[in-house]
Amino acid sequence: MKFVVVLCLLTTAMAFAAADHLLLTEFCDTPTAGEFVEIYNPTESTVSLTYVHITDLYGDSSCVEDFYPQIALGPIAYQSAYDFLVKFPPGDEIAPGQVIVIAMSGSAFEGEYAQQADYDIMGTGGGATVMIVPTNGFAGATAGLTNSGETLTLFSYDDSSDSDDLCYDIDYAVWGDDEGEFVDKSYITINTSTYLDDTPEASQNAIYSEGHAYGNTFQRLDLWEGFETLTGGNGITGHDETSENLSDTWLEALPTPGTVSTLLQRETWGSIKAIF
Ligand SMILES: [Ca+2]
Ligand SMILES: [Ca+2]
Ligand SMILES: [Ca+2]
Ligand SMILES: [Ca+2]
Repeated sequence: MKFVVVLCLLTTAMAFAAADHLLLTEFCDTPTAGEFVEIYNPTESTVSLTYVHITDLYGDSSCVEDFYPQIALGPIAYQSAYDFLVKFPPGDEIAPGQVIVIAMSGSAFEGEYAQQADYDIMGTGGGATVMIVPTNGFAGATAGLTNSGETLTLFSYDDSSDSDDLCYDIDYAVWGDDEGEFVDKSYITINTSTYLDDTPEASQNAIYSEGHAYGNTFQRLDLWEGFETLTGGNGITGHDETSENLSDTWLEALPTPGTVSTLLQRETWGSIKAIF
């Protein structure tokens, strides 16, 4: 009986400790037609998507002009046809508990999964809402997620602010074994604003050392972001998103775009993990 009470209290405590921001919860890197990114709102509030951007660009202080901190200064220098830096249409929002799917190609996604995506990066038809290309951003004609490894960053950037030129990470995922393709914004100064330390690329923990199997996806298992550092980082609520132990908090499974269908199991897993 005592154990049950303690378990309930701990479960409740863990529920309050769930991430206080939007999360990346699933993505597909192969097949190409099935590529998508899923985002979930684990909070109890509706969240505005007006300043929310998503990109697969990576880099560090040696190549600021090639990845997203550059958005405050000018066009991204290296605009690969395989990459993207886009944002949601102003005014869009995500309700508490809502899950949204961003397809690379809305029409290809429909062909692959027999369902419609919410958003589309390349503007290739289907009924999905096309993501906006912001000033200094871009959407490659063959935008996609590289099977061998790449990064995904969901971040907030307010292009109407003259005093704050920083991008604030919302969630970050990385897969593959090439540390040179991770994100490290440490010591980067943009006009009068300077980024705090990210986790060194060599210390970051990728979901897996390569892509998932053809037809599977990577899925978030832990809504608490594992042992992610919660203060002193470049995150929208102070987290260091580059510190998450992604190989523990994500797994590979059959696709479930649009549903965080095993949420209860994931919460239970998180609680059990915390207890033991
Ligand atoms: Ca791919
Ligand atoms: Ca790419
Ligand atoms: Ca995270
Ligand atoms: Ca976080």
